[in-house]
Amino acid sequence: MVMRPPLVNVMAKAAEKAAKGLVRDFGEVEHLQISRKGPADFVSTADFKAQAILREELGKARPNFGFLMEEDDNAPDTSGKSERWIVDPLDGTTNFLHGLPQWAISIAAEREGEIIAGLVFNPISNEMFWAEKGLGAYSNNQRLRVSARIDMSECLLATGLPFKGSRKNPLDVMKEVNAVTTRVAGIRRMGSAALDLAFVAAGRFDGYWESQLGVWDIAAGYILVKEAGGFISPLVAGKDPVKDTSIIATNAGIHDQLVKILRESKK
Ligand code: LIP
Repeated sequence: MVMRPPLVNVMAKAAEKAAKGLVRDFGEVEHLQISRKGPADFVSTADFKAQAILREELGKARPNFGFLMEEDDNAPDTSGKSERWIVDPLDGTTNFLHGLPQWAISIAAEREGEIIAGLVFNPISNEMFWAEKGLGAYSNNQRLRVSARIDMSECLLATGLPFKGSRKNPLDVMKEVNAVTTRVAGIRRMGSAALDLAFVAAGRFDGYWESQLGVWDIAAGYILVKEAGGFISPLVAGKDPVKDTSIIATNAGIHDQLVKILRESKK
């Protein structure tokens, strides 16, 4: 039995409490697909309810932490505190809305601008991915290591694609996909950046890249990949992969190749 560090326990307890309502609401969503209006408002309510629970539980446990949370209307964290929680109460919203069980609660702890711990919880698969700086990455009690593949043609990658209302530039993304797709075994678009990064840490994906995200989508997954022995670079040279949400995350073997291919696709 792996002993989780105190900060991870705080995140785990808050995520488990928020997950109860999300799992119940997810069960309802499947029955709402038939309504013409669809479950968009219902899911938005579920998202906000989960965020309220997370804010309460994390705030009680660490009252001196600030917050950066997705559903705060993108309000920047103005607490000026040296430590803060970075939270996406429901990453993979569109999957949730369509009854696809690929969504997660994502919580990261940041200290002086550095991500020091993270947790990504998919309550449907009961997979709690967690990591703390210097202590490794885990899925429940299982230690995580990135894959060992070095031949790009054997690699399975993930990314995010533009959609109606997306901030992504379709031409840029299609250039990236076009540059990569014939060099690898496959590309998946799973719809949750947090779980995509967790899957890189678990060795299920050999790499993932995406840009124009929210910091809350990737902050926790960032440390999962780092603590599982993975490598992370910005999609655009000179940017910060987390703060500028422009991220390439891979195992050790293909990092330089994928960075080169993706950056050259933009020229
Ligand atoms: C989603 C990300 C996904 C991205 C979607 C969306 P949300 O986050 O996890 O990787 O492609 O556009 O941003 O909105 O479900 O929290």
